[in-house]
Amino acid sequence: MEKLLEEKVQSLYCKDIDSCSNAELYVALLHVTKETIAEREYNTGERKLYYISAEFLIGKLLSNNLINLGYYDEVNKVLAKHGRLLSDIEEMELEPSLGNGGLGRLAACFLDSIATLGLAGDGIGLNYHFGLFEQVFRDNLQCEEKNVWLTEDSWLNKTNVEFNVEFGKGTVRSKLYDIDVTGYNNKNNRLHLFDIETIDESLVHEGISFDKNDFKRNLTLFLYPDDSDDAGRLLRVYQQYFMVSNAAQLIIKETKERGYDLHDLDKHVCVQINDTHPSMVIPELIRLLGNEGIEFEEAQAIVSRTCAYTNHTILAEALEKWPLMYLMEVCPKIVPIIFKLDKKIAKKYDDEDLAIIDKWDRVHMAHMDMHYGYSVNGVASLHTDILKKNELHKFYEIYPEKFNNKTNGITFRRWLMHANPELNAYLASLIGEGYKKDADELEKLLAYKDDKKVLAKLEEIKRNNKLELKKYLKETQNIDVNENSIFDIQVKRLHEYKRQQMNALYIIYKYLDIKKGNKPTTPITMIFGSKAAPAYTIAKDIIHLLLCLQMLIENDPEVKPYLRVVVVENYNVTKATKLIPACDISEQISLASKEASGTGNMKFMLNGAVTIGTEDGANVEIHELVGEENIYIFGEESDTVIKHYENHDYVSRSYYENSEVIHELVDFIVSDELLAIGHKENLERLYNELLNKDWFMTLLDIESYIKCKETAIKDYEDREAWNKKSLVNIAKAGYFSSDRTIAEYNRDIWHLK
Ligand code: 26Q
Repeated sequence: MEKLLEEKVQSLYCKDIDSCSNAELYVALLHVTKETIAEREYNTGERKLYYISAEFLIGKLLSNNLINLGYYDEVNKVLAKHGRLLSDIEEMELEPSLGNGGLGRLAACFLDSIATLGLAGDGIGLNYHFGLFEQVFRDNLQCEEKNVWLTEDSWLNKTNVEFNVEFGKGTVRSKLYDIDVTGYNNKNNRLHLFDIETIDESLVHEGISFDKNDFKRNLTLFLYPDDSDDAGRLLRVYQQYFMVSNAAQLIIKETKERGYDLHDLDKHVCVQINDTHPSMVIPELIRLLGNEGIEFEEAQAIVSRTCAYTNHTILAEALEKWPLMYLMEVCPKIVPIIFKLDKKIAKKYDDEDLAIIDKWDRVHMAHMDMHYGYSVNGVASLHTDILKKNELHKFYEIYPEKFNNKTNGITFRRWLMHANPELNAYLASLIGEGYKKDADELEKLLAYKDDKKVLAKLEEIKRNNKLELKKYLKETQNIDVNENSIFDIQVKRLHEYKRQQMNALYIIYKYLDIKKGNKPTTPITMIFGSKAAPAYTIAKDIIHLLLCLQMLIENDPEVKPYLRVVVVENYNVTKATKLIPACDISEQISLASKEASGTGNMKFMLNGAVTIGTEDGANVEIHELVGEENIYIFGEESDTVIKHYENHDYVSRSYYENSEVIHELVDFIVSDELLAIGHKENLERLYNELLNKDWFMTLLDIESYIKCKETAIKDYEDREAWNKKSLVNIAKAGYFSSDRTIAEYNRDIWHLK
């Protein structure tokens, strides 16, 4: 590697390594790494998977690729010889934020595991010119800026592949770019990202606003920043059809090139539809097979044996239903096919709830997937159960054999080996390297559960990671945190169901308690990181409240030594890798039944944090794995919550009126102290929302949450006992390796080899 790097900097800059800037070294390393990747083979097989997703939140790739190629340690050493750090050089890489959150990051972890398991499987998505917006705080409010990631030298490889995509209002020519996906000690796959040449970046005005009307110039300009709301819907449909039409054309082209008959498409191809965003691939594939001379009934049957669907959410507003009018404008060629698909169902089942096109002429994407795909999966055990029992119950009744669960996972290459090198090295020294390929081997750590030396070492590693984070927060946000405090972290997209507002109420509780003279033995640092969808008003108000609380406490010398609030700006994959290894308490406090799985919860566990959480998503499985004494569970369970919704009997105001504690906490949102710092409009809106609506039942669980968290904080005082909990969490995290998840997808759905 040293020689390659030396030669590269010579040829690029006519310099030696020592005289290069970090930016130059980054570019040189990028080239060397790409050349090394190009020497490896691609996975092939009789049957090939296409994982279609509107989002791939891949994050920075340099370290990840070096780890997977087996050059990470060597490059670190070479750089160290020249007095340089890979982490500094990595700072030069721009993060491709081509996803919103969980779903996009999951797709990225899956690509890593698919390649690592040696399976032939490529991703297909869009080459957004601007990733998820960059979050900037001004005046304690979230502002959005465009997020540039494309540079002259990047991981993208231009290909010769181009297709025509016919929209109602004209045809565009697509262009394909590929990013190589490296398997850990294995061959490569590809991430295919489609774009158009006619994109016009000058359409972007201030921040992230842009002219939404000219699809030929704006199609791939932006990743949709909305986690669940309505703005700019038509453009979203343009993006989706563009993505799936290219995907379908690529699939057919490659299948022919591999020498297979399209009548046998399902024997050689499977398509995983990542949520409903790519669902139109079903009618589009049927249409294209029609063009190849296969009549409708047969084409439909082939496609139905090819496509499988994953559901990632049970929030009704995120289940896509597109007005037929939109589809007529965007993709008129598949409308007759959707009509035919709908008619077949209407003939068979006289039930509006099962229809693809409803009586308001809206197309239900998930319904199309369930009728015309061969597999439907949820992403955690509880989530799949709720789909079967409630949300998708009628579909489960007619297609029980299609339903299956695939509990999410995370790639250990990024979330342990890269994010936490010290813990990784220590684990390897204790239990050998085997866990890197077989994550279940982490359980070997349990043998050291009562080993004081091991427990002390884990504590030391955690402290070092806290010191690293302290340094980073000082450099990036000029905030000084106390490394001897408890690091309590909630990082995830801002959504009411995730209940950052409940955590804010806890801060108020603690603040007032300290004011009353009850000082915690160990200080607490509450760390947040989250982006709110730009049009999601209440979510932005919650960020405002957190920033106001941060300011209030910063300026209060009485409270500051005991309680701090840090809201990390622009939370993204890069920041996640710095925050997660430093965490003591992992906040997973969604309203039970609402978080399909969560994957942050798994990352924290793997890095030795102890979870405080509700019985929701994969928390339920974490709870089962680590046992009662190694997790803090509180709050109402999903059955109770679902009943409240069914009976419409949750009234937040009655909780407020019946509890003095709740009364005091909620009132504080509009107290003189906070109004002196923040904006009346935002704080009052949030106050009223909690009092009069509180759709995600914050006040239902707040008291049991406070009680539970106080117990956790008290338990932390017995450091050895705490370290033991931490050890058990690490040891049991093997189940959440995405290698396990992908092996299950392959065993039950894809059957690749
Ligand atoms: C829909 C219509 C219009 C515009 C945008 C959208 C949209 C965009 C993104 C709808 C949903 C999403 C993202 C959903 C998501 O990230 N879900 C998360 O998926 C994770 C991986 O399975 C789970 O762990 C999380 O629990 C789930 O919230």
